[in-house]
Amino acid sequence: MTAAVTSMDSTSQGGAAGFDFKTYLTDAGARVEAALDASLGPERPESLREAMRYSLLAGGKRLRPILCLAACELAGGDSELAIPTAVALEMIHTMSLIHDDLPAMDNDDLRRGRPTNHKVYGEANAILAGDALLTRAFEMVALRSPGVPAERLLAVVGELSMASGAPGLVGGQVVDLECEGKQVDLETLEYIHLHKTGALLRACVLCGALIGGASAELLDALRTYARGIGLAFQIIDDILDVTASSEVLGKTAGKDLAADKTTYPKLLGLEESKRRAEALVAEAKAALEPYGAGGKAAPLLALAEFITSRDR
Ligand code: GRG
Repeated sequence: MTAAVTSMDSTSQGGAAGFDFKTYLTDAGARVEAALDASLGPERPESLREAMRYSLLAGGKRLRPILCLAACELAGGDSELAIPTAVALEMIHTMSLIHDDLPAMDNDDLRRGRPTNHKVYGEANAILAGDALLTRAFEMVALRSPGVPAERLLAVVGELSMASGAPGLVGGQVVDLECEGKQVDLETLEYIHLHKTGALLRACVLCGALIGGASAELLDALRTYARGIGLAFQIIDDILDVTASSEVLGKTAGKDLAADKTTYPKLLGLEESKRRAEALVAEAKAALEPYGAGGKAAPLLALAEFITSRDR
């Protein structure tokens, strides 16, 4: 059983009648794990390859690549063609975790149930392993995506660039760091979440859909879906930081309080935060209902539900 499935198992649910979410996750998770394992071949020196593999193959829910494959299928595409992009998205995500854990950022020593990359390989190597994963992600799309029309790959590169840089991950992280120890309002908190976490989740569904040849209308619906799940995902992350243990999370619990960060539970309380996350997931699901709750949209609908029911 793959890491993706093991970590989603306890809370997985069916979503649409007749759709077996557990089986879907088992299959998609196994495809993603195999592709990730095969993705790092030619890297030299060996020490760099080892540091990249250490974090990339450390497990994790693999939510981002699975979202990418599911969106490609919803658009009517062959999700096999989206595998290199799914790998690229997990590489970018893993890079962001490595950098986020550095002493200059969140300064953490536990990630995915293991010592963080810099604890094992040193800070300089962790930075470089992250850099190599980020650049390798673009190589996966540009040079290792056979069978996908060049204009679709170009659109994917555009989405990945926007999600990773100042308009996405980096911008969100900068504002997050600037706000530590300060009073933050709901609008600023939403900005942080939508950029730091939401932007990459949005890229996952848009990139998958672009490879599948989605219409402009479907891309719009997916933008609404992605906004809902992106914000909901981070609200639940904030809640789990307070309610779950480090053992279950595989990362240090209680970090937000320790770093004096503003979070949804801090601003709204746990119950209201949970209600807000559920409302956002309902909005996300509503955007995809016209595309067939019992059919091709079923995996994305079930993945949206998983976001609020997860325990890690
Ligand atoms: C250099 C492009 C570039 C970016 C770095 C460090 C940074 C900028 C951004 C931080 C982004 C970050 C770590 C956001 C948190 C997102 C989040 C909630 C991660 C946890 O995701 P899960 O729960 O983790 O899906 P697993 O381990 O299951 O994959």
